[in-house]
Amino acid sequence: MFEKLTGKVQDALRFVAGKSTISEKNIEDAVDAIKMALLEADVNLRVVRRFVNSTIEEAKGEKVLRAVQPGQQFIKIVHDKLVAYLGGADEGEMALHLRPPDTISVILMLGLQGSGKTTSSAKLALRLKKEGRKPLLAACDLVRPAAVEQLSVLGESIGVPVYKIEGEKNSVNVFTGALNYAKKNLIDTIIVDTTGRLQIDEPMMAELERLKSAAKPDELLLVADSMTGQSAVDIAKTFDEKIGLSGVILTKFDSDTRGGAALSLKTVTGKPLKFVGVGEKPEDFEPFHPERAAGRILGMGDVVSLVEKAQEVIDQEEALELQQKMMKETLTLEDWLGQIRAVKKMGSLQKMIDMIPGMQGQVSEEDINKEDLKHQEAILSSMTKKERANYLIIGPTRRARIARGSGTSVAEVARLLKRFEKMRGMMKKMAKGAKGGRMPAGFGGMPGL
Ligand SMILES: Nc1nc2c(ncn2[C@@H]2O[C@H](COP(=O)(O)OP(=O)(O)OP(=O)(O)O)[C@@H](O)[C@H]2O)c(=O)[nH]1
Ligand SMILES: [Mg+2]
Repeated sequence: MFEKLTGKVQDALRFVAGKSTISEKNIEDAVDAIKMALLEADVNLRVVRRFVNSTIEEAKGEKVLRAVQPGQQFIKIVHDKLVAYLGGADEGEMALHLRPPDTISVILMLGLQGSGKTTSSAKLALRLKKEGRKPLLAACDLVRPAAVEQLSVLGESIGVPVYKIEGEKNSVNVFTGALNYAKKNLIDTIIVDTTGRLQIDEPMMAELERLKSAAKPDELLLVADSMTGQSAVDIAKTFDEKIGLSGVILTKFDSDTRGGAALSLKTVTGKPLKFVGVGEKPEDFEPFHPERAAGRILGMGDVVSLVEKAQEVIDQEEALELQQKMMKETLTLEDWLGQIRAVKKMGSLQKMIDMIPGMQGQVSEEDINKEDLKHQEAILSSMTKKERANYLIIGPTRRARIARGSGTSVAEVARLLKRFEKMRGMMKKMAKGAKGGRMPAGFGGMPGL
């Protein structure tokens, strides 16, 4: 898995890794080498371009952290980019979205001939069985001779029932039969193996359309051969446009040394890579983890976690600084804007809040209105530096200008200023009262609250 890419990417980064200073030229050279590695790995050209541009932009724009070397920080940027392109850190999207086991879920498996549909159907069934579900395999590939037999043998080997109708020509009838069987036998998940063809053609799409309308699947999974690189991604795109997919399974990942399909899939199709097949046996099947895959490509886990820790220290220092400013009543609108941006950067206000001493667990993520946060940022960005440093100078004329500039209303600008004033008032009380004590609950001053 990724062997070829891994070697090349690591070579590209080895040069900058230990450097205490890096120049723009160093960054460009490293990114250039990564670009070549990605192209050789058969990553989609558009994806490579995006990767290159965004990495350079971010590397040059990043504030250098104390405690880590710039080279290490650069590696972290590349790491985060890889994670993003492999599907992001949101594992929720990659999970299967099935119904609770008291109703019947349907998973439709699609794909070209020989991509691994039948094998993956059995692998998925085994996995669901191990999770405590009761799966049924429906033999809806009625075209290839011996397809039904292949599924039956696999089903037997993993102890999962297979529904089939001898001599049946219509796959919808098989599905309907499977559904009735499922209802009678307390089955909670039907995995439907379908016919593959050498290429995407009308009869195939028409049959899948019919099956889809009959089965109303909860998951439509494309099974694609990762060894085919970009063409696996193109196939996913076409299937998604014609039938609609909920995710992708890349098979033969064990033999894919390049990883181009995995790296391009999410960006090109918008669909998550949910599972990978890593061998021929029913157990050789894994949920896909972008973080782990990126770690494997880079092989520099220690550097990544070092930079993460350094980042946390800096964030914590910033949070402390903010707290001190609050106590001293020197908090300005500039700080507020800084907070909103920090929250956006960290992706989670919760993390930020939890870093402020005394705030842990007092405010939950649900209390935060993200839309509101965006408005506030727009309003604050439309102010001049002078206005943010001293909110008292913002009279009616300035308010009107700020509202126009931010696409909001004068009333919204006024509301934000009022909130800010209220917060400062609260800070005053707090500073007078328990100095250094716990923050009061319902800390209404944090941005977005
Ligand atoms: N190494 C490896 N081989 C796999 C993997 N998945 C499937 N195969 C092999 O690929 C071949 C085709 O797999 P099938 O599951 O029959 O493919 P299919 O899509 O059902 O094929 P058709 O029904 O003919 O369209 C078989 O020899 C499998 O053992 C995998 O993840 N790794
Ligand atoms: Mg098959």
